[in-house]
Amino acid sequence: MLKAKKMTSIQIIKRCNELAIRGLGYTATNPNVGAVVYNHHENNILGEGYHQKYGSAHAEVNAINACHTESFDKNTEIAVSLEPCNHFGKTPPCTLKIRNASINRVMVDQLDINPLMQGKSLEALRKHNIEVQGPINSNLGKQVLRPFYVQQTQTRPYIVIKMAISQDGYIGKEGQQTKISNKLSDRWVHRWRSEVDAILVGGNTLKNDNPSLNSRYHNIKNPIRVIVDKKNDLSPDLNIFKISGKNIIFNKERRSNNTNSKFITSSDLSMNNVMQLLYRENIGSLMVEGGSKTVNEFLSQQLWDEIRIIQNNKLLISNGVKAPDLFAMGRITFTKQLGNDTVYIIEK
Ligand code: AOF
Ligand code: ZN
Repeated sequence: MLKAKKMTSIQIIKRCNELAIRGLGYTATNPNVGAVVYNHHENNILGEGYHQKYGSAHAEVNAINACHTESFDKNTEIAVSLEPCNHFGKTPPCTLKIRNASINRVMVDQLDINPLMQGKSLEALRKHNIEVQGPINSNLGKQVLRPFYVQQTQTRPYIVIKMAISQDGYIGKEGQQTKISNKLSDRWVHRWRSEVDAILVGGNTLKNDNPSLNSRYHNIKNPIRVIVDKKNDLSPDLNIFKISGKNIIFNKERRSNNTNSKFITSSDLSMNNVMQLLYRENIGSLMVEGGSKTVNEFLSQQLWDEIRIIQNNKLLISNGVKAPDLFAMGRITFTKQLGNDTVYIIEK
């Protein structure tokens, strides 16, 4: 029989991070975390798990519960993309779960920036004679934890600005809905929508386009729709009030909540303050989908983490609403050709 090559630490950590991102869109202000239980001696994966939902079991617990624990021996190890937690939060400490499973070696990719942890869990494990390898600090692991880092350090959601632009840099004609992206790119956008907790558009876009703001092409989770209603004049006939899904609406005058809308009243409707209030609503990631006034407000206040551009390379609009100079905001970290459209991701 062909003998499989021994798994390297890097490969196991990569697997943990691949598992972690399966939870994208479901973990809110908790991090995406993945874990693998394996037997190094036998070169065998015994179980895998990831943090599937905010408030529910952590990755380590799901990975251990996926194993036949009677097969555990002194060579059983666990790898986690994030330092295991060591506190009683919504769930008991993962360090305790690891100890109770008699696992005596732990490999960790990233330290947890949460002030309760920050390496303290690794000390606690060592105190119980559990060998700890890491932090490995892989680049992929850092990338996966970026939203959590932003949430913990800035108490706001991770912000993705999305814009579709023509070849000559317009987002549309004045006051009228213009189709820019193709069907393939639309599917990408709908998948992105399912990977964030919420999606925000400005009042003008809402009135002009009357969008549904859901991820209807994929039949998966819909994001919460966030509207900043500065003029307090949203018509009850808008699609967002008629179709399923939840809305959070910020305004200056109190209106009563109903089954699909929560109204939050504040005298300060600056995006900075709205972001802080959204974080308190447990929104960990947000996609901003326009229009230009709203996007400019986010950009001018440096309130963004990623810009995702879909550029139609064939369409010329010539006059209309010019997009901000998005390519000047940072560096291109990803490109993908989808027919006539190109997807670009810009990071700072
Ligand atoms: C882990 N594994 O899969 C996750 C961790 O309120 P709780 O109990 O869900 O705890 C949330 C905190 O636990 C969160 O802020 C982060 O520090 C850590 N998340 N830790 O060991 C996991 N999701
Ligand atoms: Zn935990």
